[in-house]
Amino acid sequence: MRKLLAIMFCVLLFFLCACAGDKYTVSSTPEDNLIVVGFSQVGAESEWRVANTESIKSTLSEENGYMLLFDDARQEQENQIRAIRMFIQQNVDYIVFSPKVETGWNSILLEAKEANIPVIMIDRYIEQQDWELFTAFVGSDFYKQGEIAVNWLEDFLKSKGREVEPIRIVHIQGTIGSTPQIGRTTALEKAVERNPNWQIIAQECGDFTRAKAYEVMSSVLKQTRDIDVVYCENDGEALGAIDAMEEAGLKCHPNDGVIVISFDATRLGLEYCLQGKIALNVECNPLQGPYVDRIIKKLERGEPIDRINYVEETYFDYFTITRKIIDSRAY
Ligand code: GYE
Repeated sequence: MRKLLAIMFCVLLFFLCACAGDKYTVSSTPEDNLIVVGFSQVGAESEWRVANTESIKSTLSEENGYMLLFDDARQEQENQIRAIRMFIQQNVDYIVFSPKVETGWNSILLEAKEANIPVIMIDRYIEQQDWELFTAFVGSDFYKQGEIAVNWLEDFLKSKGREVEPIRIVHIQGTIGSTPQIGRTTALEKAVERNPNWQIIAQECGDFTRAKAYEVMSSVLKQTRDIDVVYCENDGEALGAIDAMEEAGLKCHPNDGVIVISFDATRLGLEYCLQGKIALNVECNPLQGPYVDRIIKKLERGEPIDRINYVEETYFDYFTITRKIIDSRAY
């Protein structure tokens, strides 16, 4: 019955989409034996996000046994809530979503639970008190990523004999309240507490975009050019900050310039790493589709699943990155 309703809805939606643009994208023709999944994505703010969407879309394909209903929330939590409610009304088999921020999900997830629809959370998480409201999580350990970054910086500065000289850090944060922002920020702030010579001289939100980070960095540069490290919470922000610094005549390089730290390790981010413009790039793996597929297929067979699934990740720095590594990357 659930499937029938979803399929009827999809047919209707298909005609609506044809008339009214592409708000909901139905990526397959309805068939009764397909698993119907509603996927609410945060938006398309970064290369990482685009690769993440592509991974889900290409894995949850019709050939692989799925009918995917896709909604792009365009960075608005209300749009995500609306899409999830719509998926519940359609009686989809599974809901997959990437929560923009950690708070504000309690009532919509209760609605999904009451409707008996399993929710698979990807990429970011929701606040701990609501953790019984989802079936499984697939994504990153963002605090661990931040620790990789600050430990690398500590070791690097030590290797240069700079462990006591003042280290002035510009910190460009991701979307405030999102899990990657919270984890990556917390790791930096803790490292600043334990390194008395480190100082955050500016801390502002770049919203995970190149344009916003460029603005933020340009305004910081109006106040000071005495900067040792720029800690950006994703590649888009690093690229924007580097644009602003280069425009102002500053060099970005771990050997004789500003040390830029970034997260994601997208192809473009790694190109910057090869040139030394990004000194360290901590990987954040967006290829989460296969993990989601495995979880759903296990649930369909009634097999036990791991509830919390961290994706595999590593890091790259200027001293070890090679062209060969970049060319072998999938995103
Ligand atoms: O680092 C950033 C994106 O949630 C892991 O969001 C994701 C972050 C990623 O826009 O580029």
